[in-house]
Formats: sequence, structure tokens, C-alpha cells
Amino acid sequence: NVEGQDGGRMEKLQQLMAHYEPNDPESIQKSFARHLEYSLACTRFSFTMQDAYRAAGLVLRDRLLESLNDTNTWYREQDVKRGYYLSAEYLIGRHMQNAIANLDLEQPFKEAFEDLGMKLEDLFGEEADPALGNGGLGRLAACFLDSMATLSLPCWGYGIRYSYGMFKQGIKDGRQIEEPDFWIGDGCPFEIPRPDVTYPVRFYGKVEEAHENGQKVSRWVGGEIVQAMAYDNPIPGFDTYNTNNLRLWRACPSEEFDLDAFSSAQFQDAITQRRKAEDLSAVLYPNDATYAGKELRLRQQYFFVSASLQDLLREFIKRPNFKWEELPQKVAVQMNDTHPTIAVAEMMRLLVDVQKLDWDRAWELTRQCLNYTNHTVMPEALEKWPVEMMERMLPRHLQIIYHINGIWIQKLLQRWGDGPIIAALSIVEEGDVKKIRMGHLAIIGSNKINGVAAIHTEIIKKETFPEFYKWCCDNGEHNKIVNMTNGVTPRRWVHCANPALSEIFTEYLGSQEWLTDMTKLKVMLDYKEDPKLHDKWMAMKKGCKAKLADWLKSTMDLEIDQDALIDIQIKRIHEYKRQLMNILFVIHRYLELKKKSPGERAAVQKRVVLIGGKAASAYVNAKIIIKLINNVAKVINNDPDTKQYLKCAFVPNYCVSAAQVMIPASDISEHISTAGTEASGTSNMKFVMNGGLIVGTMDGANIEIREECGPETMFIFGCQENEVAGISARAQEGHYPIDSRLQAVFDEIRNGKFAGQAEPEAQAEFESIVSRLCNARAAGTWDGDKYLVIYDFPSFIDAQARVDQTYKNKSQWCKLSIQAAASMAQFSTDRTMREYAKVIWGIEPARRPVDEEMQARK
Ligand code: B1N
Repeated sequence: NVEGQDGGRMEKLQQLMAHYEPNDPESIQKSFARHLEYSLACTRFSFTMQDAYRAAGLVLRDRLLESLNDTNTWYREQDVKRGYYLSAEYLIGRHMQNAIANLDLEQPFKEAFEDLGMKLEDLFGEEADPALGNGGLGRLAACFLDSMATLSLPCWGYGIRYSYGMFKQGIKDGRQIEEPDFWIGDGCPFEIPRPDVTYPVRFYGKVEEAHENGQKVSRWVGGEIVQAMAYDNPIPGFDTYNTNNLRLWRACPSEEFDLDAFSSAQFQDAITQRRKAEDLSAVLYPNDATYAGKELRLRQQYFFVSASLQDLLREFIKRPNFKWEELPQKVAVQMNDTHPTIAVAEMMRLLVDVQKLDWDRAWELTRQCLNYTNHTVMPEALEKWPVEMMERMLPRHLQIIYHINGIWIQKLLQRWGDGPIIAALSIVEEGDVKKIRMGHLAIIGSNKINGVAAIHTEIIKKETFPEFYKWCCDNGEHNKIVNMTNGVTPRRWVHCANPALSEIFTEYLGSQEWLTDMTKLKVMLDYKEDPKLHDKWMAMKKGCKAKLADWLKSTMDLEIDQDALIDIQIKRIHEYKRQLMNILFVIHRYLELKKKSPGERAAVQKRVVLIGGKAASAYVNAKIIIKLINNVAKVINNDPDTKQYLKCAFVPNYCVSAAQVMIPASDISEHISTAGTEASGTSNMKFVMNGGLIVGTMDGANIEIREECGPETMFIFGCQENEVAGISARAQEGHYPIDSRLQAVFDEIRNGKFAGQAEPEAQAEFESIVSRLCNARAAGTWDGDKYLVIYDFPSFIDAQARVDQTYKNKSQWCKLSIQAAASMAQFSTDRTMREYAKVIWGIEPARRPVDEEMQARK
């Protein structure tokens, strides 16, 4: 605080700051001009569209700050229980359009900028797409933030402010190339750097035992200290005055610059040390659902977890007369996958070593505050850190984990005696390389554990952590593992991405209430056969397709037939998601077309198949699949016999802003993972909310979408989860027939149709992919058709035939599209967040009251 005599300062400032920025178009223009001139040093004669975007961003930021500050004051005054979402990733996407919508500024902004001769869409297009996440898990975290704010839940997000987000994907000669995404290069007007909010985070060093007041204590000393500096990102709610915060940490060197070193040889060393500290938050690991096991990754995890826990405990302690017993009544923490689960040990360290609580008390508090969400059953994604690495980097945490494990094992032995289950449940995995299983640490240190879709939660109980589930049931804690089905925010994914659809809903319902209560959309079902609505609905789709066509033309010079059926698969490239099966089907469709006479071809439904997604940079097979898609596209799109009927393209650099253009334009989208492999999927929900229908397997959220929307709205195919093991076993034994239509596709690939002598390397890669699918088990591990592409292929063809058949009848299609879109209330993250708040966190909404000034401004 500023020192010295007050001199009436408080009163004066109170008066000066008592008024909110006015929101009429003229005031917005004034505010815009002021930022252009004074914040950005532009003149009214010369500024670029980028300058205009930044100035408009600062106009919004002023308004966001008012709301953020007052919301924080409100939460403090009310002394509410707070929720903290810890996530290594947030795929937030562009801020501007969303901020305008949520701040209820759409009309005045539009007027203000149109009057200045600028289109809002052009401003939006100037914003870099913040991609601080890989895929579904990071995007889910961003949707959660939007819903927490909209529900007025007093919840913050914590994460890492990476300087380089998810790489930009380019395509060269049909192959993925990765380019750095220095998204922060031009600065981001929506973030607020907080040089005053920093915390030290220690790495390496050693643990000393000491005695204080006759008690044995542990002190972690030495090593190196990195400073975590806060960057705040206001998250405005829709139809509320609450604005929450996403606090991202940036790593900064801690020592002030040593000038004495300037003249000595240590100068270089000093700089190197500083650079090393900054490297910590430099780049996001581009792996989705696999973990790289890299030391820097563990450093990132501990870095943001430690800063976040220090920050939230400081907020807790600041409360008048705080008592440690109250911690679980005031704080709930959600750990997004295993990435932040070092929090279990860090919370114990902060409570025991720093706050001097005794172990048992600290453990009770920790276990009551923390919760863990599992997002995948893929064994390669479950993080396990080598003991050796942890011992070096986080020696005190390793001690704490061993202590937790010791007590845990004692309890298990008392209950069940010795046996293999003890090793299965231990936090420590024995073997050549001893490892810490972060999933186990999370489960033992958590109040609740949750899966992200009904089927996924059942798989967690029965297959991923069966011994834990047994333990819970034995202890009468059946509800320790709960299901929290994922969702998406309708603000970004309907209202912003598809304004035409938003208008239809608002017109039929007579208000925008559906945007905060999607059950209201049920009214649309009364009109699902109404020809007037059909006209509007089809016009909406047509408009979305036209936008997509423009975008494809300008970004990749691709022309598409806007009357064709648009078929989209966009998600990370992964074998379990089976983009391979999709492209094999495209080849099949092509071969069928080729067989037909010109007259027969004209009767076939026209299709445009778009596939997009990034492959982890070290994922060889995923990269071959991208190459195959590109090569197949090249052949098909250049074949004069077929190109009017079938087009195929790999859309480069799939990201949130691309999704906002692509999703609204789809007729069908592909969610075709092998049953039991995709934990949930969330883009499936976005497609359906936009009136697209799903071709999908009985996996993840598809199952629940089918229940809500009706089986007739989906093209379901493939084996069920409980059949997978049996089919897989037969495939390994060689009892695995290949459908003749698929065989024809394989032959075409082997014959060199898509690479051949022109590209021997690609030809070899394609052949290797095909022959691997056909492999039975040789000696050792099986490297065959793990994801059952061959088995599911015939029923995939059938599902696609049903699509073409159904699409012929436009009004039938339209009806299904309306029915599905209107039945998606379950999949709003508003529902998801209400459930987390009630079942896991015990947190109530704390809606900021509207004061007179706010009311007057409206
Ligand atoms: O999380 C999404 C789900 O909808 C998807 O089905 C699921 O695949 C996805 C390590 C992950 N699971 N695990 C990850 C991401 C990054 C990383 O470094 C794992 N992502 C998912 C939301 O629940």
C-alpha cells in the first residue's frame, strides 16, 4: 500500500473510480480513440487493422477489469468457498468475440465500429489464437471457465503462460511440418501482467533434518529458485456481472542481475542461468494422451502447482481469524488429469514444513480439498516419474510421497494381508526403473475421483483402477469414484460460432434464455417438421457452408461444391481415433465411383470429406496417416471421372478458430474411435449442437448423445466395448477375415496408386501401415490391428450408406438435425459445472448484485 498521510486520498480516489466506463457506442468510440492514441501511440491517420484490434481489445480490457475487481471484492466480502481448477493446458481460443458477447456489448460494439467503417469480424480475425493446450482436455478446461463464470461460481483457473503454444502445422509435400507458435509476440491486450504477484519455486537442492522446539522438522534448502509471476486473464460470465480469473504463471529468473559478474567470465554463466529459468514456461509439450517423461515437463508441473497452491493458501490465510480446520470449507481444488498431481505432495509440504501443522492434520485437510479427474484409459498416458528424477528435482516431495505410501501400504496390509494387490496399489512401481505412479498418488490424496463420460467412468472402475475401486467398496466409499460427463459452452460453440443458428433459436424461443438454459430448446421439437423452420434451418446451413467455402479458398486454395454433403473429422491424429479407417473408406468410395458409368455416378450423393488435426511431433504412424490422406486427396481431386462427386482434403493447422468455422458447416462428422478408447470426446457435442449428425461408434460421449437425441439421429456402427478383447484375441491368432472391399483398397495402396515409384519412401510407409494391420501375433508383443480397423470396416461402410440414403430426403434430414440440436441440454458445460460444484466441490454460486450504476448503464 502507498505509505504516508492519507490527505483525503481514499475519498478522492473513491470518487474518481466510482463510475464504470459507459457502454454506449459513442463512449466506446472515445475509449477506442484514446487507446489508439495514448496506449498504442498511433495517430488517427495511420493505424493498421492490428492496431485497431489491439485498441478494441484494450477497450474491452478496461471493462473486464472493472468487473474482475468488483467480483473479487464481492467474493471476499461474502467469504465464499472457492474452487481452483489446476490444469497444465487451456485451449482458450480467441478472446474478443466471446468477451463482447459475455459482457453484453454486441450491439454497441457493432454500431461503434460500423460507424467507423470497420467490420467486427475483421477485428476478430486479427487476434492470435491462444493455443495453450493440445486438444480436448485443454479445450474442456476453457469451456469449464466460461461456465463457472456464467454460473457465478467463485472459481479460478490456474495454469502456465507458455510463450509458445501448440505448434502451427504446415503441410509440405503432403507431410506435417511444425512451426513455432509465438502467440504472445504482438502482445495480448486481454491479459494483465502482475509483477506484484510472484512466488518463489525451488528445484533440486537437499533436505536437512533439524529440531525446532523439540520437534523434528525437515528443511528443503539449496538448489535453484525460479520466480513465478502471475498473468491474469479475466473470464467474463454471460448474463451475470461476475468475471472470474484465469491466472497463468510465467517463469522468471529470481536473482537480480549480478553486475560484478559483468566484467568477469561469469557473465555468460549468469545469463545462461537466467535463460534456463525462463525456459521453464517457454513451450507447451505437444503430446496428447501420451506422456514424454521429460524432466522439463515435471519441472513445469511442479512450477505451476507450487505457485498456485501458495497463491490460494495466501488468499485463505488473509481472511480475518482464519483457522486451518476451515480449509475444506473454503477451498476445493480440481486436478485436471495427472499433470498437476504433484499438488498432493506440495500441499503436504506447505502445510507441514511451512505452516507447521502436524502430519495427520495436514493429511486430512489435503485429502478433503483435492480432487482428481481422469481423462484417458490409454496406458501410455498415465504419468509415472522415475524415482531418480524426483529425488534430484524434488527431494522433499519424494520423502513425503514415500511417507504417504508407507502409511497407505500399512492400511492395506491390515485389511487384506500381503499379496499381489499390495504391489498393484502402491504409489511406487518396482522394476528396472523405479517409478512414482502419479495416478495412484492422485487417487490416494483425493476426496473424489471422476471420469468424463458414463462408459469411461465404468472402465476406470473395472479396468484402469480396479483394485482401488475394490478398496473403496470395501470401505463403503462407493461414491468416491463418480461420473461427470463432459460438455461444451453454447456461448462460444453456438452463439459465437454460428450466429445464424443463434438467431433462429432466439426467434423461436422469444429470448436468449436458451444460452444459459439449453433445456429451453426443447420447444424447437414442436417445430421439427415445420416447413418454415426447415427453410430457415437449411438457409442457416447453407450460409455456414458458404463461410467454410470462403475460408477453405482463402486458407488453402481449395474449392468445394457447396451443395455436397460435408463430412468432417477434426481431432488430434491418433491411431485409436482411426483417421486411417476414414481415409480407407474414402478410397473405397472412390473405387466404387470409378466402377460406375457416368450416368450411374450422377446418382451418387456428392461428398466433401475434410480431415484435420495435428500429430505429436514424434508420432511416426500418425504422421504417415497425414501423408496418406494428402496423397489420396491428390489422386481423387484430380481424377476427372470422379472429382465432381467426391472431394477430399486434409485441412492444415486445425485449431479453435478453425473449429469455429468448420463445425457449423458440417452435415456429418466422424467420431469413430474403437469402442472403449475415447474417454469422452467433446467436438461430437459441438457438431450436434450445430445441427450436424454423427457417424460414430459406441464410445465415449457418443453413447450419451444417442440416448438424449434418439438413435435415429446417429449413424452408429462397429463393435461394442465388451467385444473388443475377444475380437482382438482372435486377430492375434490369425482368425481375422478381411472384407473383400477393404482388400480391394489394400491392393490399390500396395499397387502404388497413391505413391508408387514417384515417392518410394511414402510407398514403403503406406505398405507398412497396411501390412501391420494384417499382422497376426508373431513372437513377442503384438503389433497388428490394435484398434480393429479391419473388423469394424464393413459396418462402417454400412453406416456411410445409411448416411447417403437418409440425406436424400432433405426434410427428413432437416428434422433429424433439428431434433438432435434441440436435445443437447445435457452437454452444456453449465450442467457439467453445476454437477462438479454440487457433488465434488460443495460450492454455491455467488452472483454479484447489480448496483444502481450498473442498472443505469444498461
Ligand atoms: O480429454 C478430453 C476427452 O474428451 C478425450 O476423449 C480425451 O482423449 C482427452 C496428456 C491428454 N485425455 N488425455 C489427454 C492431454 C495432454 C496430455 O499431455 C493427456 N487428453 C484427453 C476431455 O475430457
